[in-house]
Amino acid sequence: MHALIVIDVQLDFCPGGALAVPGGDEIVAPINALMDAVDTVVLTQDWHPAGHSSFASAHAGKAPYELTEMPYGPQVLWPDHCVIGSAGAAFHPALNTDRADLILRKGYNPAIDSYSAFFENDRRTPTGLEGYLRTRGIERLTLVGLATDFCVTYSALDAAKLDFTVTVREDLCRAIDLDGSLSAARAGMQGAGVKLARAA
Ligand code: VGL
Ligand code: ZN
Repeated sequence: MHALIVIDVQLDFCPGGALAVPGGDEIVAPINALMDAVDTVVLTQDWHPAGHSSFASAHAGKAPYELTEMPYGPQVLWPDHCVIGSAGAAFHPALNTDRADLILRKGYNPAIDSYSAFFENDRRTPTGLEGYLRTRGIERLTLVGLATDFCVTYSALDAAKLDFTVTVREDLCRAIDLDGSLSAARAGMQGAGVKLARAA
């Protein structure tokens, strides 16, 4: 069984959004088309309470895109984004959400960010997605969405560690690319056995 995992295709990550990823909206139509080729579709949604600890605005003297130390390690601080129930937290309106068997929300714990669809950024607190996929007999995952070098990569690395067979369709992702984060992410995924693919 093969699942398509669509990471965070939300308005705040698209042009005009609070944490806009260049070209983020270009991937929506081809992601919809790929839904026909898989057994199941899972959508993830970044879903932060107001004042979330990953927001620079929650840290005196810090600006967006600076680093801070959290109890679980270094954390990039972001502009306020994907606040629970806000317009920016909604999926891109053209994304086919009807096809989703599961919509998984993450990042709702005020004290811990959650890039990965599998574990929060402490790398220990599970979201439940592993159990969902395993109990449904899903072994093969294709990952697409936003952003390549953060939530897509963290999800792909965790999935590979959990022994799923993982492909990232790079042409159906877009990156933030902070200080070389995209090349580091690609190297990390290749080293972990994640297949990086593009449409022919
Ligand atoms: C993401 C930064 C903060 C992502 C989410 O979806 O890649 N990036 N929250
Ligand atoms: Zn976030």
